[in-house]
Amino acid sequence: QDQSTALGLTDVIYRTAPEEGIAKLSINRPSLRNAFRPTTIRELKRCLALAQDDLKIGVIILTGEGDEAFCSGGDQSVRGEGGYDDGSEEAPRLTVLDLQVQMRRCPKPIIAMVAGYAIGGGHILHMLCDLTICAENAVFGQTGPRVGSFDAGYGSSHMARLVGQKKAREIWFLCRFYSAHEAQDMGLVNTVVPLASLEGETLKWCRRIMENSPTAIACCKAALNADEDGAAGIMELAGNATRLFYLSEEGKEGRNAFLQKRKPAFRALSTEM
Ligand code: 1HA
Repeated sequence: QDQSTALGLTDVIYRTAPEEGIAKLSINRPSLRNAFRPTTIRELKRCLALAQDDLKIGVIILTGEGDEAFCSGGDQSVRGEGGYDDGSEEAPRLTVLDLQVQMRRCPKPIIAMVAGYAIGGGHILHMLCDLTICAENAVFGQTGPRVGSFDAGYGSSHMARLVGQKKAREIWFLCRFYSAHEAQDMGLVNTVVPLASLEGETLKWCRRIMENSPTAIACCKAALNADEDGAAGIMELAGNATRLFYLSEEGKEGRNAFLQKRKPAFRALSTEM
């Protein structure tokens, strides 16, 4: 179901298949190779929040409309002084960084479905997806040092974790582009498929994920993020532990005792620890 019109979206298409548990966010600026402007980022953040909060959704696809690009990064035509500015925000900012954090925090797997170019800030978005499935025509690379930009956050640290320090320095210092198979060889993507099979293969991966335990998957994602994300990463993992504790008899006893104005009887309950 396409919900873009109901949501008043201009730069993003938001589709859901609740019966399958899948949401798809697609950047809809194909004539600009799906470059993002502040409006695009705002809409992506909104749709990601909708997908995250939707109990029927278990897996999220991030992609770009058309076969030519996943995303070519920040729209250079609205790059103003000190950030991107399409007149829709109070001041020029780098709002894609907020989206990056939101993607890391999202407990549901996000899959990048990449056809064509994933470049600059668009390349970083695919790297921050939990999985990347790409077509044979996919092209990956950073252009920052060529166009006067760089991402010294996840765009550097997470890249180095994916491809290693030497390769990450090569990608940033030389600004070369890499083919789908080169990307697969360096661990940037999970699989490469013919363009015609891209959507079908991505759906297969989604359906496979949907067969597995959402709680286990959320905890695995938090665990895999934890060391790189420092205290915020541990918080995510710890928050899952607290939620699971709330479901336990011992956790509920604390709340019940408070509400009933009595002393809690934790020790009367069997406890595993
Ligand atoms: O580094 C950051 C950040 C760092 C920290 C915090 C926040 C950040 C946020 C963003 C970014 C960045 O993303 S910096 C990197 C920005 N992106 C680029 O430098 C890529 C620019 N595009 C290209 O190199 C090429 O267009 C391409 C390799 C993706 C595709 O080439 P192709 O197939 O030859 O198409 P091309 O003719 O170049 O593009 C088609 C149309 O799309 C052109 O417009 P037209 O001449 O038809 O009017 C082109 O200008 C436009 N276009 C493509 N990419 C962008 C773009 N327009 C604006 N911004 C773009 N990124």
